[in-house]
Amino acid sequence: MLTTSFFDHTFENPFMNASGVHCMTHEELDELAASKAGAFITKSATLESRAGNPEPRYFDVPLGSINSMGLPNKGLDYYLDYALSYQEKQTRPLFFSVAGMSVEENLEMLWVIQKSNFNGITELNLSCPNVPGKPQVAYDFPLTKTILTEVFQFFTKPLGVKLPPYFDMAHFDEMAEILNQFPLTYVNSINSIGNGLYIDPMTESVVIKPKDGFGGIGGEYVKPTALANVRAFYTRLNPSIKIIGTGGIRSGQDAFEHLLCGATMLQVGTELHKEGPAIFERLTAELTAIMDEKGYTSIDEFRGKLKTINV
Ligand code: OXC
Repeated sequence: MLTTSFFDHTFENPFMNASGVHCMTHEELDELAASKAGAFITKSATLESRAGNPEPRYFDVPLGSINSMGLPNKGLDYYLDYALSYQEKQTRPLFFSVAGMSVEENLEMLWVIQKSNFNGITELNLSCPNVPGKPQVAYDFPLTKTILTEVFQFFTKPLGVKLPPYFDMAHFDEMAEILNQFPLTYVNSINSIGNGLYIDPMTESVVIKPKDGFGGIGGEYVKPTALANVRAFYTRLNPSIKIIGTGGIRSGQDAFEHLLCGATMLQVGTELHKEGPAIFERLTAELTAIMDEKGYTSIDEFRGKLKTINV
């Protein structure tokens, strides 16, 4: 009932982890592989391993989370080794995330992936808000266009981009116009809402150490922004560019809403961090129950069919 076609594969269900959550080590990736998730993705890699920002750097709060991890990861080779051995045993493709510190680093990593035997899907993260001194790339429209132009000179494997949230119709229009010029497999909206501040009134303090407490916000706080971004890109992008919906998915109902807006796959970050990989069983059961109640037998019957008010 939840089967989802994406790229050249059919997944049992649309749910995945959001890159960054439960995917830093081979052990965590194995747990995702063994879970009920339809697919999974690695932590965004840089060429060399990175320690990331000082701790505390991730904090769960009642309505979501705040993080400033700073892209801690074990380096490109660590994840590529995993992906290459995983694909020997499995038919379901793995998604592979990269987030270089510069244009050159992104191009170099994509070259390595292009030349390797990796046959899964690559995600280029253009939206990490947490590296001190490095603005989120996809808020710079000309730079985004330049990067994609250079990437598609040589990269022929399936590629998606992870975007930050946008908040203005003019920005949806402008970014969609750029993205439509490239043979992207997908767009993933949204990364965390960058540089929020969560404070504890008892201690009169911020709750994470990096950047004096400023960090990316996820969870319930961000769902309306995530839905808007999914909808805005679904209605603007070439139909060949699929949408992955990320942001505020805690229940089957949240998943249903993302699908109505037009998402094909769905990623879960904050709530996966809170509940662990068993969450995928709950989400698939809840989404199935909603579809049963509404009489839908497949996601394709309602994907993208959000109604507007026209009276
Ligand atoms: N988004 C990212 O792209 N990366 C991580 N956090 C986040 O919210 C990170 O590593 O900081």
